[in-house]
Amino acid sequence: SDYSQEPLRHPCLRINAKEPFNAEPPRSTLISSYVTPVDFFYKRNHGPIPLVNDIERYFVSINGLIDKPKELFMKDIRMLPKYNVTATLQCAGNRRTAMSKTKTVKGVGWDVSALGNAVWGGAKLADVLELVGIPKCSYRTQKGGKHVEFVSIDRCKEEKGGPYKGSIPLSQASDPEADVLLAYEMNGEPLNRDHGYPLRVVVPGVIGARSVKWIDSINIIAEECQGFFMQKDYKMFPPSVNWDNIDWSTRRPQMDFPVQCVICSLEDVDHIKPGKVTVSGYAVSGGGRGIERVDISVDGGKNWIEASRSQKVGVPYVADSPSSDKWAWVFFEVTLNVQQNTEIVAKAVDSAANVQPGTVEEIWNLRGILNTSWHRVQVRVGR
Ligand code: MTE
Ligand code: MO
Repeated sequence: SDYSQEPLRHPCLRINAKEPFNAEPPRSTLISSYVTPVDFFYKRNHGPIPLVNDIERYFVSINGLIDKPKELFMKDIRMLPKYNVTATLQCAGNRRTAMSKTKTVKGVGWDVSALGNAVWGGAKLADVLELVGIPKCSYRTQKGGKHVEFVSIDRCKEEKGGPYKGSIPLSQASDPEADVLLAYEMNGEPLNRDHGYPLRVVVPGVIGARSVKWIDSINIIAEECQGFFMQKDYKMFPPSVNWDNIDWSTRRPQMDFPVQCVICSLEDVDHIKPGKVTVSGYAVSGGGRGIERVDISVDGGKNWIEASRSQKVGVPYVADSPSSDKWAWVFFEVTLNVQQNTEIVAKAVDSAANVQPGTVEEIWNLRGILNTSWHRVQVRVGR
């Protein structure tokens, strides 16, 4: 594989792997703005970044169990109504490093910043599918298509040199309310190469792995995609499963993200002066569920107080209300008085009353995905 044409990246990013390039911003940078600047948005790749030079000749082919296969050029996609959707993308491997401290897991290590919140601009996939004769809110095509597969133009070793792939159910892809996009913009600018130029899928509320970058083709298929990242990766196994007894076929590919919350104003072990401490960070759930509450403890989880929550300045945040960005993270903040060494803990509750698990042990899995355990930081108080 050829890494000689990689784009430039911001020097503040913490590099977790060089080839393929995987990097995340520092915690404080991550929460410095509600909409994450493109430079600071985590980059998660499985191969070299493709280079699309001739945008006039670039097209996406739509094939499979449909009546009218089609090739769509950028101008065809730009002709469809344009939507801006504010959505948080989070890698299933976020917080993997902390999980591997309990027991070793396989995969790129990530601190807490393998996520970002962007305004994605593009066409709704539901509108694109209409162009090939699939009505809105279909769950099956006449020819028996039930899943929509996205195939990239990149190349990765997991696919033995083939492209990165993934799929989502047709019912979600063709539902305009699900806000699945074929995005050509990120924060009002054309996508950059790292994030999928010229065109990527954005599947709000779902693990980042399904938001396929650098789209080459879209296939309407009967069963879910059989690619590596759907069938041999990104599945949540119980703690009892190890590399000797794993049977990949027993679990479904992970889709929705569970409720997550992280303190970003403090490091894992932080030295502070006695007195007021600001505890702030992000909380986000999957499936469009809002954040009902964020609880903070200054005594390792015995007593809790509620943090304030916000998205946009000047707009009170109310989970699942029309004024909230349903696919986006929520920032929380509380000021506490800390006089002695202690453990500060954060946990969120989503609008379906899902709560995060207390410990890593109970959700440990060999691939190290979905570490959504209560976020704990140690503070050492010095005078
Ligand atoms: N799409 C392609 N073509 N190749 C990839 O390696 N990585 C996936 C997804 N889409 C990937 C991809 C994963 S695991 C994640 S978490 C997100 O893209 C990361 O998107 P970002 O790099 O824009 O943050
Ligand atoms: Mo990911």
